[in-house]
Amino acid sequence: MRLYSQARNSAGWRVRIALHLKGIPFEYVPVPGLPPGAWRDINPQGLMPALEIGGRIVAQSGAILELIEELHPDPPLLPPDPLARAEVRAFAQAIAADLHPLNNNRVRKYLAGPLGRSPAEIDGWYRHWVAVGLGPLEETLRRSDVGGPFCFGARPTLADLHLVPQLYNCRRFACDLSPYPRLVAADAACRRVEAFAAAAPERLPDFTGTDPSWLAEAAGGEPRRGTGETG
Ligand SMILES: N[C@@H](CCC(=O)N[C@@H](CS)C(=O)NCC(=O)O)C(=O)O
Repeated sequence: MRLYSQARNSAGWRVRIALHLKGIPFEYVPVPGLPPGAWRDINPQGLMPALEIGGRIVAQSGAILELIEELHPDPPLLPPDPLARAEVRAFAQAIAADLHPLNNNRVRKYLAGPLGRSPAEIDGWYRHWVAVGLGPLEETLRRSDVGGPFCFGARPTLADLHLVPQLYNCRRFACDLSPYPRLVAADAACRRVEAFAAAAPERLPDFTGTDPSWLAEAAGGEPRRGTGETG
């Protein structure tokens, strides 16, 4: 397997966590290192990540995660009960389909460029949609009776794979996470799992940011906003 991604590519980070959790070896290819035009030739959708497998390209992190789960069911990324599986998927999709698309790099670039919005206005946009998105997810965990330490019980699920990159991005944009203690606690539990740590941006060869390391943050360091790159 070959994963085309970028260090801070949140959607690719979800896939990296899944591959590490399942112990699947893969080659990591940083998209910015490709020759001009090569990325669109590889992936017509043009967004990261894409997985090359069996000589074919699969785009979209959700499709890639489903494929990985079907090909390598152990350890599972979903609980056994169908209703519980639906709840985990609903949590993950709230991030992947509703929250992340409003705040990713190309949206912020369009706000800054064609729409001429200032950095302060764009930060306000980001934080607004984070609050709209994370509040209901915190409430979902508050109502859940499955316990922790992860979002939905004792094992990481697709929900955690989506939560960790999202909260990392929220910290980059100095969002106030204090209203979301359950989300923050699940994120902290994930940080203690080696597969999550191995998938973190700082572990990748193309990481060039100025953020403190993911692990240093976990140890209590102050998050700072990094430069450039995707969200
Ligand atoms: N729905 C897609 C989203 C992919 C996506 O938005 N990727 C972002 C980075 S996280 C990207 O490639 N951005 C490039 C850009 O905005 O220029 C997925 O889940 O794979």
